[in-house]
Amino acid sequence: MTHVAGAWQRAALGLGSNMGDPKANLARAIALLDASPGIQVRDVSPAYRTPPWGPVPQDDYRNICLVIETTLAPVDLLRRCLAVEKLMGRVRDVRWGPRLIDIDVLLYEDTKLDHPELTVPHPRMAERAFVLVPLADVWPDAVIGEGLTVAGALASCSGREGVIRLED
Ligand code: PH2
Ligand code: MG
Ligand code: MG
Repeated sequence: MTHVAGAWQRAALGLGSNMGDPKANLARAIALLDASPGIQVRDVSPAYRTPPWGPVPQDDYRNICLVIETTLAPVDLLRRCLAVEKLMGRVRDVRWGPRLIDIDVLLYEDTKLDHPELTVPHPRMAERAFVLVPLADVWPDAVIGEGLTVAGALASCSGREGVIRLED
């Protein structure tokens, strides 16, 4: 479905942190998102310790996924997520480098969007266990590609064993 002005739409966000106090950073990001006009946090996945993905050597991440409902259009939702990152003090330097907080828009209903600022579904989510494992806890039947659900992508995703559920 495409965006309907003012209607509540379901979306999924992926959050990660590997600087400072990742648990506190994720909690603050959830609170700031939930306090944003037009965003209500509906479900929070368990947290996972995940090995850093990508070319930059860095500490393990703490990753979670959220299901939210929002009246914001996809690009406005992204801008709000970036504003929360900035408010929390994120400095953008190294691509794929360590970060205090990262908030990515993964899914927006079953919308496919190719906008200069935002592509949904998130173009790299199907290969990333640190996204699929927590997302499968909160929205397993979400469609992320032609005939491909979150749970289906997870079944054939490498690196699942490195993603460790945290009890705290
Ligand atoms: N985010 C990145 C780069 N690498 N690795 C893990 N494990 N978790 C992340 O959230 C992550 C990453 C860029 O957004
Ligand atoms: Mg990211
Ligand atoms: Mg990001």
